[in-house]
Amino acid sequence: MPFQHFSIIESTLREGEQFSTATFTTAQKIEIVRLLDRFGVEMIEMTSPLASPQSEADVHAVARVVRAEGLRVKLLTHVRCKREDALRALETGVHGIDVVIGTSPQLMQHSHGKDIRYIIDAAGEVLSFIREQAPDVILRFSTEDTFRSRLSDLYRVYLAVADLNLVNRLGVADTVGVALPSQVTLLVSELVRLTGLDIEFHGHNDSGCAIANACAALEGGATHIDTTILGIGERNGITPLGGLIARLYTLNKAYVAKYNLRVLPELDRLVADICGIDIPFNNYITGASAFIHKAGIHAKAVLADPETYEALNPADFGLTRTVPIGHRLTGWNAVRRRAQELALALPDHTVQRITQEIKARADSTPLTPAEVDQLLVEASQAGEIHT
Ligand code: HCA
Ligand code: CU
Repeated sequence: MPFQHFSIIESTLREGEQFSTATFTTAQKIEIVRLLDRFGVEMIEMTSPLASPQSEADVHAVARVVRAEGLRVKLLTHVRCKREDALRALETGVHGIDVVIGTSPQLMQHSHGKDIRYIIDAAGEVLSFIREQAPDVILRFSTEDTFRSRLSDLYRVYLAVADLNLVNRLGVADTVGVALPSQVTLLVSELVRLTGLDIEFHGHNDSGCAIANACAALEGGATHIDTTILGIGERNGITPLGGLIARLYTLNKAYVAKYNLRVLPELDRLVADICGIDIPFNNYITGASAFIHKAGIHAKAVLADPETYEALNPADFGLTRTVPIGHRLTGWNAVRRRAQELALALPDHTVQRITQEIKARADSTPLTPAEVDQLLVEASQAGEIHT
């Protein structure tokens, strides 16, 4: 089964740093790495040491922490397909190096200005150099803008790289977020069939398919999925960690049982705070409204059995559901539940009368929970229990 054997490559400290408001300090990077390790992601990718002096120092610093604290996570860094980049990456002491080069007509023209022949030669040279220097390093080769590249170009490059027998993994990247799930499944399954290598998928979210495409990659036999916390990254980012977890959990909880799911809210909160943003209200699992059941019919069913309207159990993530009752869509079953929580033994007709009052008042302004409680307590004190 494709979903049972996959690893997460968590790229908050690489792709995520490319998000408009993200600039992580060394201490913040270390905090994120420790928390991601506690969550259980298999790999963490960090910004290239060539990006800036601090970026280089931080890869060294995090590599030291990973070693000193015996963290399970494997540390990767991300470099262009150049010998000098590879050398600097090797010097950081990371477990793995992710090499990338653009193959779409757009990137070949405007990014590096080279053709496919050059790309194949450069990949051969750089990958051989890395392998000579570090026989045990985890080595990945990826094309950038894979899904706008010509298929014939892609196959030439991937097959040439696979033939070298140097890399552990091939990557495909939906760099501008345009791939369809069916395209992703097809390309990934072809690469698995042709090369037998592990395949990584990296997908941007420009057209809202980043999670669906990650799932489609797994369906095609991908072994590694790139994520970032909250999905941060260039423009509107990539597959969010929590979104991928929600996608897989709702297929089968067992697929994500290897992760410590209760750490997810802490991760989302930490990165939102560092970036100075809110967790979006509709975020997967940790959005403010993710476990709020409002309409009377929903509330009644959820109070009887949460699974009626919940595909994800909030308790698995250390969260709780909320059933607000101070609004005009409220139902008397939910109001009765609140009376029971307050240990008020109100008869049904009283609860129904209060429910009608809530609806009428909430037509202009919803009541706060305290205002609803007050109505219930007052009814109880008025002795309505006997009427
Ligand atoms: C980049 C582009 C990249 C690379 C992905 C990868 C993309 O910012 O370098 O190396 O897996 O989206 O193509 O993030
Ligand atoms: Cu990217």
